[in-house]
Amino acid sequence: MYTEPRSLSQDYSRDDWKRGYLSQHQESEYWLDHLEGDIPPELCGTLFRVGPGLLDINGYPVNHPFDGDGMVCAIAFKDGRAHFRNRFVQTQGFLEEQKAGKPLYRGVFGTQKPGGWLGNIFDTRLKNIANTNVIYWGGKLLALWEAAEPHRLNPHTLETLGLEDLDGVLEEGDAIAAHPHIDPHSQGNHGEPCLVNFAVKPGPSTAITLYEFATSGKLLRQQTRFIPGFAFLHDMAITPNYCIFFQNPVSFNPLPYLLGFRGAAECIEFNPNTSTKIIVIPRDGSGAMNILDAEPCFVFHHANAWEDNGDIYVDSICYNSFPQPTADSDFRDVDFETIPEGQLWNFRLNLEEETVSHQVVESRCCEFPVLHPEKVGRKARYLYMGTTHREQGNAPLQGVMKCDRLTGERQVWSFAPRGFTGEPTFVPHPQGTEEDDGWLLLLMYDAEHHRSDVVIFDAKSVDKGPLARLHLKYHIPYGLHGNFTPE
Ligand code: 3ON
Ligand code: FE
Repeated sequence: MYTEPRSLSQDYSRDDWKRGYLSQHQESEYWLDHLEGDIPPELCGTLFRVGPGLLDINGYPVNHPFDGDGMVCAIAFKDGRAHFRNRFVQTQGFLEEQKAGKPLYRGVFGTQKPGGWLGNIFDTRLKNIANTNVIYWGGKLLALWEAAEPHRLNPHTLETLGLEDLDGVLEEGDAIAAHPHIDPHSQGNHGEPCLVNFAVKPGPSTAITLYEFATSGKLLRQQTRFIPGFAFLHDMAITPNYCIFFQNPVSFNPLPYLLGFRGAAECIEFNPNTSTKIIVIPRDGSGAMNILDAEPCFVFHHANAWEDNGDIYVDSICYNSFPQPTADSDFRDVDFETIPEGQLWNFRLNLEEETVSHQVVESRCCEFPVLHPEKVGRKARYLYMGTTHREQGNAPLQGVMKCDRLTGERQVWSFAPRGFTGEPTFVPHPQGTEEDDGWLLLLMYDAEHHRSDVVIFDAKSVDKGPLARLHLKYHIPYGLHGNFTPE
């Protein structure tokens, strides 16, 4: 009997998956009254999400989704009802390009202006596309992109208010990362919450600046450290005492970028024989930083970190090399089998002995890890993340997974064959007592209806499927990150 080779049998159709990468031009607001199931009445607050809304500029395709102009969604929950709103961030580049009807800027991930390399040579201007994360902090809603300053939005209307210097902390042209972390009980702030974020100035030696902000938005502390070599640092992990970065073993040859052939990120090369450097910086600014050697690997996102018995533990989504699609083909035609999948790894660091060991916690392909906000920087029992339908190999994310780090148990719910997922958000139950008392919220692309759903799970029983599916009127292209605010 003929059996199809495993690599050819699929849990999804590529055409379905691709349609989730069509541009969304509509901006509107409405009540989410077309739904299956019930919205828990105790679920109260707003989920903000962001991602590339446009995958083309007036028909000129972007080279990679990370180059797409940022579009923000706000889903507000109250009294068992939900309201939806989406709006593009009115960045300077977005406004200029929409007017011109063509790309006027190059993208970091390889989008070029028309005119071949001669039309792009030596143009190193960046278009701040505000597409990576959105968070409400210090009374401000901020849309973040790691190579430039935040945009401030009106949290009720999503109207763009302009660039935000965080009350004078950022100087003109300064960048700040798109991965802030909220320490729920900061030692440097009388046990009150604080937001920790960082900025990177890459070069032959790379400067890392750490910022901590009080709930008022006021700067609590700031420090800059220098590490040797080029670094591409997308995310970090925090504990009560440390910020932890993984300096992936990559090098950067900017020539093809400068000459107009490639985007900056396409000039990053993975060095499989060089160790990953784990950089551990004391948050209070005192004392030396530590740089430890670990297995060569590539990490975009950390799930969490904690301190225990003199050791530091870090849970990260780890790739065995830089998961870069080939520069010369459409990202929608990517052969998933040829790029590495993300897996959940745990690293154990000992600063005194300067040693690192690691173990694979979960080999199933996963990305976009999140957890209970009270457990950030502390030993957590549960992690939640996007995952593939299949237990092995790389593929689009079609499910959501709950990992019990204590027992090793897993719960998975998959929307295969026609549903596609991304980052879940954990929302604690207001009267919750256990770590998984709460809900998981997810934007899921439903290819059957070519629209997205806001999906609500009971975090205790992810494997029982959604409590509710709220149908949007149109699709939201696959997004990046977001945050929930109970306000
Ligand atoms: O020299 C530096 C090189 C560089 C790459 C200069 C630089 C700061 C301009 C720079 C820029 C980096 C930027 C702008 C990075 C932006 C990253 C981004 C928008 C998203 C990253 C997403 C990561 C992951 C893992 C997404 C996964 C997606 C899926 C699994 C599919 O749904
Ligand atoms: Fe990210």
